[in-house]
Amino acid sequence: MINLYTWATPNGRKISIMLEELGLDYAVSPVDLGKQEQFSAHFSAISPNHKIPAIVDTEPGDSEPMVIFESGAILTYLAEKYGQFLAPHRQARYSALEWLHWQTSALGPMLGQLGFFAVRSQEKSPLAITRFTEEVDRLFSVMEKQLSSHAYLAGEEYSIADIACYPWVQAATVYFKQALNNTFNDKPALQRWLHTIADRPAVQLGMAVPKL
Ligand SMILES: N[C@@H](CCC(=O)N[C@@H](CS)C(=O)NCC(=O)O)C(=O)O
Repeated sequence: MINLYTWATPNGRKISIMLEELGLDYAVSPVDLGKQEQFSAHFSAISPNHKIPAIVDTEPGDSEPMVIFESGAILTYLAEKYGQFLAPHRQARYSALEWLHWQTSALGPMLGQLGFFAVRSQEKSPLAITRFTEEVDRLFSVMEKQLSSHAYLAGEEYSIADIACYPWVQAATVYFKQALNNTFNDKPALQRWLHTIADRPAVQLGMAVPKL
């Protein structure tokens, strides 16, 4: 059984989407970030960076229970364990890993900073807002270019790269619409991709985790 430690955020939902796509029976342990549960002794032993998501797989098959934090590592582990959503070798595999790492190192952190400076912070810093708005807009343009000539981020197959990016882009269309000055309007390929992923039943189920 896989136990998913998560909360109602884009990083957590990447993993619930993946588990739903795999059709697995899994347990959910909500980690209430508002109550600072990410700093509890129990969760700190699982995720030393005090961030969700994390998983504990009590039946990895060939070893002791697996304990994994960082969404990119979890997605790669699940894809390899179940042989889905990540090509086994060559260009298709590394294209998916490229976009997965791009999400965790660029898209996620930049959207996170934009969310802090443009939405959550009481004090508004024009320089920081401009800096992160421009960078997020640039990253969405990179996606738009890729999706203009490919069905999915890593090519013609749906992969863990799409699963990693979708909850963040979806959240941006809702929460940062104003801050991003309707940047989505002139990105038809990105919109097409968003609708295609949103239509997947597993994505709809995964986006509703955790049930609060
Ligand atoms: N690079 C990490 C980022 C994880 C992350 O930022 N998680 C956020 C929720 S989306 C969190 O747990 N925040 C709690 C905190 O910052 O105290 C990953 O991809 O798993």
